[in-house]
Amino acid sequence: KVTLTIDNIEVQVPKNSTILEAAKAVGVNIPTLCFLKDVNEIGACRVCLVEIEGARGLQASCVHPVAEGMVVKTNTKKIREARKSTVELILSNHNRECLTCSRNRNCELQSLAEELNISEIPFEGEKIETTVDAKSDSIVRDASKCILCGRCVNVCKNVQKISILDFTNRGYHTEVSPAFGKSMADSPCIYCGQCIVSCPVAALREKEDIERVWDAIEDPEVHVVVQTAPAVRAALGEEFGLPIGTRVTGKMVAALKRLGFDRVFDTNFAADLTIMEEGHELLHRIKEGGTLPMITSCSPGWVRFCEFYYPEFIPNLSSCKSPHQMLGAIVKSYYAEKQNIDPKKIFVVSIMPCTSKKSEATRPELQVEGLRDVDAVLTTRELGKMIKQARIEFMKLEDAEFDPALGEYTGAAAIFGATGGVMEAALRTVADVLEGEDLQNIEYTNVRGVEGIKEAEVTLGGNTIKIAVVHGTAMAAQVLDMIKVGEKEYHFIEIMGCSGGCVTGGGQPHVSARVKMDCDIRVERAKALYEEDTVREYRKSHQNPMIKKLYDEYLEKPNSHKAHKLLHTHYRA
Ligand code: HC0
Ligand code: SF4
Repeated sequence: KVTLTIDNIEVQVPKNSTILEAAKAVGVNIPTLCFLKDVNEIGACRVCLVEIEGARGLQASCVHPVAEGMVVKTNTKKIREARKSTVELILSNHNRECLTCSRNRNCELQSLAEELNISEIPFEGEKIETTVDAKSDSIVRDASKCILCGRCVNVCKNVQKISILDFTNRGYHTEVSPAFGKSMADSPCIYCGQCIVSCPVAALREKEDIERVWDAIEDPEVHVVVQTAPAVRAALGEEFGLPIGTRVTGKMVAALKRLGFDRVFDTNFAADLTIMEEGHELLHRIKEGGTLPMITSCSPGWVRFCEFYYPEFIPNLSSCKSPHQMLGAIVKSYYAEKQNIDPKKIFVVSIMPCTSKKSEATRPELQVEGLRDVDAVLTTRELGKMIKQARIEFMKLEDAEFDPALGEYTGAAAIFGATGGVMEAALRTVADVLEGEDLQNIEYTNVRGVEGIKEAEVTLGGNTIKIAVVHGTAMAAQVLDMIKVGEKEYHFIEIMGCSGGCVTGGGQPHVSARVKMDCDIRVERAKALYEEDTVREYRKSHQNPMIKKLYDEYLEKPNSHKAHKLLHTHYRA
């Protein structure tokens, strides 16, 4: 421990703390801009300056380590002026169309300008020409909003280990973009959107699709079905000021009904369906000597990563479509037949915590008889915007239930949105099938939590199955490399493209760097899902009565010919 003084308050902190952290411990929030815990700790923007007695000049507190007896001041005239002129300089060449900006009132630069009491910008700097790259289906990059903080560059480079974005050009013309100024769409970007949720401003954002959804809702000829991913309910409340980790399932459903969707179904139903298909695929591969390890294929960011960077593992990917695509396919076949609706008149909207799902939904491989499974994908943030546009008072909504049939789900499906959830759900079903009984011990806690790589051995039906759970593409690369050289061997691996799984997907509500300093949002949001698991009547996918009915009435059995046609896919080498 080290003792130092911050603004005349004595504080003891661990030896390797920074001044920024020590200040937090005494309740002083030093302003920051480029700083993002564990992602970007480079002291570049010089907003977090402090004075250290005996040191020359002001120091960047986010990188400066504490020392015994140090005397620090965080709020002097000199500091206030330095911070102010730094931010004024950034603002002078920033595109300041705040009122019409997608991050209005949710922008870290805007908050900082307010906190530093900046009331005018004394000079106009040279502005980067507005170059908007909106070519991809998932992500929009707008250089005129970029403040060159480097947060996106480093999340892509160090957390995802992909390195799509970097500083290009020099001086005034410095820009953050893919190499050679290419479009994101023409680079091997996996659309995970981790750069978006790291961006303090609106330089990176999702490709919005809200208007197309409103048009479908308003068209009396179109039957609009909406579905919600497991992780959305764990975070949507944040858009309305609720604490991180508040489960808002009932209010979310009520809001969707108010927005005018004809049916509100749940991706969770299809998560149960995925377990049936994927679980049986695994059993088949193990019995018949198919390609192992089998790797989950529900995270489209991970699937793109595999296709671009590890194509030799394509045969390992489960042939199952991701749950929301499965649900779309079932809506446009089974449900359409039952309701006697022309599938061409059905418009399926998926609300997802993910930006990569937007591009996934356009993949031609996923079409069935020329029809897309899913017609539009909106992020959790976009759903928040629609609810606000419709002037619905979210907090006053009474909880509502999903529509019957394709809205029914088990606790196994609920946990899909957290890393380890798909694995745990699969084990609950596979174990019952192999043991031939309704096992009571169903909480596989060793696959839960935020450790980068989780491994376990489970004995099922007398055989030992080796499994791994991996999240974030950097970790995925590490595991795949070990498998390649024969250092590791598994039967089944769950891989999610984002660290933490879907709960921290690129489409989830923005959380400021300041809040991320204090709490691990992966853990908080996951808690909401594990809570949902425990309150469900059924907690194993194969016990979902509606899943049983779907197989009895329509699909026959898992991996049947019909199931293959609707629910399985292939990948691009
Ligand atoms: Fe996920 Fe999914 S769990 S990928 O993380 O498998 O996005 O939440 O919707 O489709 O169900 C995301 C979350 C989903 C799908 C499901 C899977
Ligand atoms: Fe990198 Fe993911 Fe952003 Fe693409 S979407 S630039 S892969 S962080």
